[in-house]
Amino acid sequence: MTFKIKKSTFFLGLGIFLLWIEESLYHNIVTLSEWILPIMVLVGIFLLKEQIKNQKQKKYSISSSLTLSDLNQVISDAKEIINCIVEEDPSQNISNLKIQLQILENNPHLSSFSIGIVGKNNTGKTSLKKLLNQEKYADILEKDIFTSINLDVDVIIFLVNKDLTHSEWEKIKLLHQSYYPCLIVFNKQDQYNNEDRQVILEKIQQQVQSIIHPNNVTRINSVPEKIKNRQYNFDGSTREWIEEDPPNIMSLVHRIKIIEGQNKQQLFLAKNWRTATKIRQQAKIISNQIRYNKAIPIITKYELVAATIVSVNPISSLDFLATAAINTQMIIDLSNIYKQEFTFSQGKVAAITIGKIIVQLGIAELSIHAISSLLKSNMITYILGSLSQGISVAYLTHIVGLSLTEYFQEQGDMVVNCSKIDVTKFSQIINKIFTRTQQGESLQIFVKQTSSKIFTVPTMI
Ligand SMILES: Nc1nc2c(ncn2[C@@H]2O[C@H](COP(=O)(O)OP(=O)(O)OP(=O)(O)O)[C@@H](O)[C@H]2O)c(=O)[nH]1
Ligand SMILES: [Mg+2]
Repeated sequence: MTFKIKKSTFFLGLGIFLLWIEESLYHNIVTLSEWILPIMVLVGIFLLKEQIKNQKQKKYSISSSLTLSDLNQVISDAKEIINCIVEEDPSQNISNLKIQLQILENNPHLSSFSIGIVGKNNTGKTSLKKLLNQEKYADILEKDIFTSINLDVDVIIFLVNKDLTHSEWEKIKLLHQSYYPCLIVFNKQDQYNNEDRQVILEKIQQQVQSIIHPNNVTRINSVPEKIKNRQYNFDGSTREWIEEDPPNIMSLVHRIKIIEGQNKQQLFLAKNWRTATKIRQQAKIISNQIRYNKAIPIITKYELVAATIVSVNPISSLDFLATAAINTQMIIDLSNIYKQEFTFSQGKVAAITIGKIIVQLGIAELSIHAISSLLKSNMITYILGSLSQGISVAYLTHIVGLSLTEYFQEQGDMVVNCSKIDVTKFSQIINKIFTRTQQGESLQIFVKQTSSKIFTVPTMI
């Protein structure tokens, strides 16, 4: 395993280390320059800051310049997945996806301009929709913020009634990542006095400024604003009445018109990109399901192989248990299903890596404990002690196999294939799968099913 030390960490670490040396060997090392050490620490801090800044930028500055080649890339990815589906399971009916993709490839023109109004409950979506209808915008969809936002629209109006909450901001970032032009609209401003309205608007502008231009943050009233008036008469009496200011959405309509007028080509590109992305996602779900269905019988086969080996040769150490549970051929078979195609030697290296991971994470030991305590405390008393080891090893194979399917599935989404197991990623996946299989009745069900299979399966080796 190789570790790469980041430049900043290296300088910072070296600086601090040298400072420590200087401190501890103060009287001996007189030659160390007084200046070099603080400079190294400063360089380290500077690089660290730069790195944090870059990470932040990477996270928040989402590209708004979508190109035709981005769209073509998604279309060709989707096509590739669809071809794999046809090859791997010709019985799948995916004509719908194929047709949608064909339409996209024929370069469809922008249909009528459509708007999506998104916001939390009660923010005024329906009221605004009615007003926009009066402005001749007919194609308008309304969507609650908590449902998945996959709207087939050109522009999104994001409604809020005060400054943004964390969940609203997260949603806006997601919309932006899908290249929706977003207008953030502060509705019900009549509920605040004039001064507060401006403060809230500016706060929202500031909150979204990393991805949305302040001009695209506006405030409106979607229902008549009620203004209370009181008149004092000379005779001491008073007269009160309520005046209604009509709804005001002019600033918003102005912004919509600008977006509609200026960015036709970009709107068209973004909409097609979203459609292509949706097709790709749907194809991916089908492809994953096909592969998973093929992977499960393979994992089950190797569970039984491992259980049988161990039942005949009882386990003497955890390492042996790990070795028995991770069959190189299982890794190769699963890698083939997910088109990662490990060679035998790559499979062997992967088996060793995974073996180390499950021992180091304590998963091997925990599995034995979980199984043996379940057998002891349970009604499955007919299982002989030696078979408990067999079931433990089958359980470990089960966890490793499931983790590999998830790992290969995720690797398939990467641009570059790698035939070496990524230790951090695999550790996260196996931890997750292990925890999941410990929940509810799943472990008990597994033990029952596996034990009945072991009893009926003749010795395979
Ligand atoms: N004071 C004030 N009230 C408003 C304004 N806009 C809408 N409302 C009121 O807010 C309430 C909810 O408005 P809707 O338009 O139904 O809001 P919605 O987002 O569609 O609500 P749901 O669909 O239930 O999530 C209604 O009572 C509206 O009259 C506004 O600008 N000012
Ligand atoms: Mg509504």
